[in-house]
Amino acid sequence: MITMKDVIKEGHPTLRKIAEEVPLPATQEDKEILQKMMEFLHNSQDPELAEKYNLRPGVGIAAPQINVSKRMIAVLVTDQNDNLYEYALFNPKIISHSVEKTQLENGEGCLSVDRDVPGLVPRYSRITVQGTTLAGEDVSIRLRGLPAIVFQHEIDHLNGVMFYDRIEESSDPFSKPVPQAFQ
Ligand code: UDB
Ligand code: ZN
Repeated sequence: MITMKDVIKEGHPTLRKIAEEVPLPATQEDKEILQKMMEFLHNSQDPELAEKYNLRPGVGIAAPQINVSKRMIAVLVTDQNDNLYEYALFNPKIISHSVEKTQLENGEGCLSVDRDVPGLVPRYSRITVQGTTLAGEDVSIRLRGLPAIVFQHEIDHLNGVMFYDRIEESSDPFSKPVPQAFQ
């Protein structure tokens, strides 16, 4: 099973690479990696297993985070109406998005980042993601709210992008003012 020691941390070069497309139909090996990523999310959200194995409760994970530079993500998250979004996808792609943006009001964290990084991360409010499931079916998923934010965070990992790359200037309430240069 995947544990936190399998999750690479910021500074590891794989997190900055563009991940490779997965050739389809997926090989048994690629399917097993993606299944294990989804199993990690289930385990990490199980209070007893999370405590036993010291897992942070993850809502999403991308293959580069376990040092596999391939375009695979798993998402396990509920929205404010308790609808469950459970998706393991090969080659996920945002095919359309709203103009409107949103953000988690407390900022974002990451399984690959062992520190708090303050600041707001702007994300599209609504997206449509296309990808291929473990069963080999092409799907198109319309998302909003937290699930939309999680998919954007995970797809960013496939492109070598970390959440703090997107933090808006001056969204850190504790940032010190920049001194004005003397004339
Ligand atoms: C997470 N979880 O899994 F807004 F009910 C984070 C960690 C790093 C804190 C474990 C999380 O944000 N949970 C959450 C957020 C809510 C409401 C709620 C639970 N990730 C996954 C990750 O690092 N994937 O690469 C970070 C999230 C930050 C925004 C989306 C993904
Ligand atoms: Zn992350």
